[in-house]
Amino acid sequence: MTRNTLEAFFKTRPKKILILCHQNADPDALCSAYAIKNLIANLFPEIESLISADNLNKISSSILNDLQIHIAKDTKLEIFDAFIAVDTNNVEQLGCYRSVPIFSKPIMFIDHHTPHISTTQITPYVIIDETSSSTAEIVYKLFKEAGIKPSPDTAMALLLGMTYDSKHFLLASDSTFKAATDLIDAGADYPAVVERLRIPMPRSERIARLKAMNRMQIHDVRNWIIAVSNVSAYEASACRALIEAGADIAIVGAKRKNEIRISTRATQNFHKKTGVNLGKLMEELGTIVKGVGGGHSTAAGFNGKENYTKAIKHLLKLIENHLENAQPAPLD
Ligand SMILES: [Mn+2]
Repeated sequence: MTRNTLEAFFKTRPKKILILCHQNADPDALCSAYAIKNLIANLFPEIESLISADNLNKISSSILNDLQIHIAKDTKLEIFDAFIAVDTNNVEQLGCYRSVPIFSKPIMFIDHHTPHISTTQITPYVIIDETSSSTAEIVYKLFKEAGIKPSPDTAMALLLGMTYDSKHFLLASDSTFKAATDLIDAGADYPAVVERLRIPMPRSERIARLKAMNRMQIHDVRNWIIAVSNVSAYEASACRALIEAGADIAIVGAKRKNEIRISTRATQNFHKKTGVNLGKLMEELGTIVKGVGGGHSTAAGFNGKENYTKAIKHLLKLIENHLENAQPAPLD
């Protein structure tokens, strides 16, 4: 299936191909584009291919330098005979390159997101595998089908994309692990991949997290540990730090000039065992103290105008009420 699509695409005999990533390209997009370029160089040495993207995210920019990937800038689209969009399920995601269909040239999509109807309407060349945790894994399979062993640099790029999108293999399937071992055999270095994907935390954020620890109060409600603190910035990050430190619920407030912001996080375990949904709880808080709250079951926020201490007091009271009939935390 993918082989037929690939063959049909190259039967259009392109001489110059532009490989495009979605805007704000993440490592899966950038590394897949890089690997595709190398696959084309192997299969059709006569074809010239370039990579471009509207823009790159922070981590992709550092990978770009590490792997010495060249990104074509200010490219005139009319000089290309064909386009390949990676990790992208519709042209809108291409940002400044969204106009590619107007050139009526072959466009191939290689992606692992749910296919968008508009994409299948504009092109027959679509390689999509929604079961794949990354586009890099699909590109790895294209190498395999073509019987080509990726070079060490290509293997490294594919493992980077795969590791990034699978959240360090939390979302990996059997085939992701098999692909990863093949890529390591081909010269990819997993510890180096992990190192490259690490985003350094700004000093100010680390200080905010440490201050949150220092100012923290612990509340015990039916054995559930609720950590409450305050910072002047990075309240969401401070919440995550308190959860990582062992709290079941973290509540971190930030007092600004004319507003208060409260960030909350809970563990999945807390949500599952008690049924308490922080998003709903914060919405409820908005009806008690002036402000607007909402979010997800284990991550929610509140913005208000009123007294900070009062808001926290009401929030704790709400949690206590919800926990009245809930399971107590199991003691180990
Ligand atoms: Mn992806």
